[in-house]
Amino acid sequence: MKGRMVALSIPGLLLPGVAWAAESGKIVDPVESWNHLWHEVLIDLFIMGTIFAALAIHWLIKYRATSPDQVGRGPTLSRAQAWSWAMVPAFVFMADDFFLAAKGWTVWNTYRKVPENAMEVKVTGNMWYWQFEYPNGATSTYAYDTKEGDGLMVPVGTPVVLRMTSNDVIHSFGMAEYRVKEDMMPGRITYIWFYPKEEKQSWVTCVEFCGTLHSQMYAPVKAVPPAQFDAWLKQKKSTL
Ligand SMILES: [Cu+2]
Repeated sequence: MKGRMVALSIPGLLLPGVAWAAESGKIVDPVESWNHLWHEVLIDLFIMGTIFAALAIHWLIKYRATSPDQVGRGPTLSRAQAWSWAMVPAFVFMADDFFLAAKGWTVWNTYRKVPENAMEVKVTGNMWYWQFEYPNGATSTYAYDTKEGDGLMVPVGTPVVLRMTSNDVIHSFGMAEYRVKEDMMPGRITYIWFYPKEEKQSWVTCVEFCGTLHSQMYAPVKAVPPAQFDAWLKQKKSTL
């Protein structure tokens, strides 16, 4: 029983839920692993920052000059003590860095591993709009000048993988809501995937400076109920 508790608590220390969900075939949402990691980084920075600020203040007070003509003393540490002061904090920091780096690696794996049932949408970047192509050949876009068009439509409850390229310069597809961002380059295909879990409209913005109207290169991302999505897709297809 005790051994089992230890075995259970080790992955629990890493990313709770993430490792288990991956094994059970459930969809691992990168949004959750991303948020979890950054939450930990913030806590980590807060603890480290507090310890060092407290030590600095303590030593500033303890070793302050008490009179203008006070002469300082040389170090009184032995060689072993001096080495310890240098090496112990260095190892503590490095252990912390490696710990967070390993977690980051785990998060990255969730970003690269596309769920098997993901719907594929082809995305082509142009100055200054995106063209989205769905599995049935239907397309959608959002005009940077007239602000008309559906943008990216996705059904709630299905992971979506975007296969992306560019017709002209380098753009970058950034969806803050889904914590994903990836460059789109002429002659190359890159990908990202995300998991729209609830009905919601968010935005995609271009996050790589791509010319005069870069700031106008954005589009709505609409996660709609599956029935609504299917109807929309059919209607788009019929107007091809
Ligand atoms: Cu762009």
